[in-house]
Amino acid sequence: MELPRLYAILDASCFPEAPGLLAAAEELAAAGVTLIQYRNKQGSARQMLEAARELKRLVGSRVKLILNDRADLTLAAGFDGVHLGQGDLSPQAARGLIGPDRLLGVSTHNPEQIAEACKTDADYLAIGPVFATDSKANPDPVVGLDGVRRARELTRKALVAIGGITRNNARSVIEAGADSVAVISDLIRDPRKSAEAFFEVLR
Ligand code: 3NM
Repeated sequence: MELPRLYAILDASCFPEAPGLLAAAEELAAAGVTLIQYRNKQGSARQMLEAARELKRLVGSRVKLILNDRADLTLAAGFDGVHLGQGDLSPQAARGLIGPDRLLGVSTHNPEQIAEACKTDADYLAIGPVFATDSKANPDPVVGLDGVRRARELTRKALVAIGGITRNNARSVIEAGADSVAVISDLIRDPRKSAEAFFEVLR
């Protein structure tokens, strides 16, 4: 399974108004971003589904859309995949819901979780936080570039690195073995120009 180098995450908490999030999605798509996750840790299922459907309408023909946490809403919104945290449905249960063709990603934060996730039919594993981040409540301990290297040695699945990744350190994360970098903060301000800056360093 091949992932694009840049995996953009649109976090609802970064956009007080829904139109701002949609405008950012449009800018990312215009820059050539092909993989976007919609993350909403605070909203209700109803709000999440509504925003997800709008994203699908707006950029769904150009961008693969992944929903954070919720396999049920992934189906309802017609998204292309779901990303699971350690406290969400098991990968097996989520796969049962979403079927064989949608993407399934799993967050991991240490070698034990990587080993466990390797045994599942997840399409990709995420490892993080690579660096310190303010975008996640109660983040796990930082794993650093060494954590990315270790993850690379432990899995042949596609590997996404996440947490504190910016245009200034993204190259080092790919060189440590990640296939893709997932980014929230460093894409918020001027999403189009920011995505282009990432593409420049990730070429
Ligand atoms: N998950 P930023 S770190 C959503 O370690 C998320 O699994 C993480 O945001 C993990 O690019 C993180 O602003 C936040 O650091 C990523």
